[in-house]
Amino acid sequence: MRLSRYFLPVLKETPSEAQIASHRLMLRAGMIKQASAGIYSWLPMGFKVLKRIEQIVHEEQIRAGHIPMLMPTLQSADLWRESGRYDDYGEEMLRIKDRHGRDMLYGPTNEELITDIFRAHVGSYKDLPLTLYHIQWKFRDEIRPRFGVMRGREFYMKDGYNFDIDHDAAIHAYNRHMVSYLRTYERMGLKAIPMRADSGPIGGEDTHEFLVLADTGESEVFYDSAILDLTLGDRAVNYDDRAECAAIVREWTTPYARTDETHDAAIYDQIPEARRKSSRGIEVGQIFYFGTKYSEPMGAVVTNDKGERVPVHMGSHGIGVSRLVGALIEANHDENGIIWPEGVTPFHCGIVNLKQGDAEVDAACAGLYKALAEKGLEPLYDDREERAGAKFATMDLIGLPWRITVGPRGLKSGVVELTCRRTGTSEEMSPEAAVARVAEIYAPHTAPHWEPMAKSSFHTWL
Ligand code: 5CA
Repeated sequence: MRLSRYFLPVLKETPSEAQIASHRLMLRAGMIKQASAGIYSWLPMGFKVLKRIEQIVHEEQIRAGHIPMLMPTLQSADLWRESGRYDDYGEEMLRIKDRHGRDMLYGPTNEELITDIFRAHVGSYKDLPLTLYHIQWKFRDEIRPRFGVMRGREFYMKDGYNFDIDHDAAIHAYNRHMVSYLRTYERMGLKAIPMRADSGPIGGEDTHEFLVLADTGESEVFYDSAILDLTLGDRAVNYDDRAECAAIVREWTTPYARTDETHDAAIYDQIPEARRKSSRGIEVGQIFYFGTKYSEPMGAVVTNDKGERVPVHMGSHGIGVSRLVGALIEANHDENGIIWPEGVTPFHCGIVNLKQGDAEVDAACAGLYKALAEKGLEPLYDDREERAGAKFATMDLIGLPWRITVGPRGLKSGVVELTCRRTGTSEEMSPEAAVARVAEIYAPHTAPHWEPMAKSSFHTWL
């Protein structure tokens, strides 16, 4: 993309309504514009990051054997009356009447709708296990929407629902989700810690929240710092193997990690003092096992292998896709702007032309652009008639991890400058070497993460 043809409405002034870095930077970098309280338009660069995150979520869900679909945003109140949640959900639910006077609502979550789909089509244990998910806009009329996309009223969420024949099979689904979530966040360059939590209006006993540590987080958390050393890395996980998934879950749930809702000071005090930590955290996901809470009242039953009719065991699992954009920025920024991790950056590499209109420099930039694109990378070429300082400030603000700077002086000796946004270090090298280096850095991120996915339409979204 050439910056002169893109739509990147960066702001010079720091918007006064933004209290935290991610909100400030998303507004300044032209990623979002508030439409009304807690509701945002996603401008092109914000939309690109949102889609990158969504892509990783899809790939990891499909890898774990979960099936994508799409349910509507508007739901009938009748289904929620069946589960008993229509009244329970309270003021957070946006209730609407259609022209016939029927009660509708903008879905804050989808347990009822998915259970209705299940009971209409599935009747036998032979069709289980089944996990369906979608990524769709939700609405919760939060009393205090704040921090930009972090606590919105309209927000984008991945929500998945498992249907299993009994408790043990459903616990395997729970474990599979925990492992796939760990991998999802790792690919985004985020450390998200699973913590024992409270289930709130979703219900159930077993639930973990995934928290990114950040001073601006809304939750208070307590943990053993040993949990920070755990990584999945490139472990090949067999998601059908119950013992293997359970072992990974044990590894992550053995060190103490809880939100304030479930915090137990007596257990916490037994952690060696140097490893005892408390801080703030941003909740970027939550998984639940709630057994037959919805299947019983709504009649989602199947015939088991003894011919008996039994309600299915269910759980639900959510990732805050739009909140993740904010959480990623909270975890990755400095005083000059955003610093995107390679896995989610909107463009892979910036190209800065220091002398627009100089035939040699223009040609070198065009050559770099073509060479990067041929490697499957998306550059953002700042080809505007602007001072070098302004171009650098924009690049720093929007946070592309790598930048290649091209000027007449360097070109005389055959070099361009490759700069790392995170460390600020620069190195001179030939244009070919710069392209090769950037391609090598991105190799783990651009390789297809799940073979059939590479051929699917998801890759053509952007
Ligand atoms: N049905 C379950 C699992 S699918 C559910 O709704 N879970 S949840 O309430 O925990 O939401 C899932 C994730 O959505 C949260 O972990 C959080 O990251 C995100 N989320 C929740 N409320 C908001 C909000 N107001 N703004 C932005 N993201 C939110």
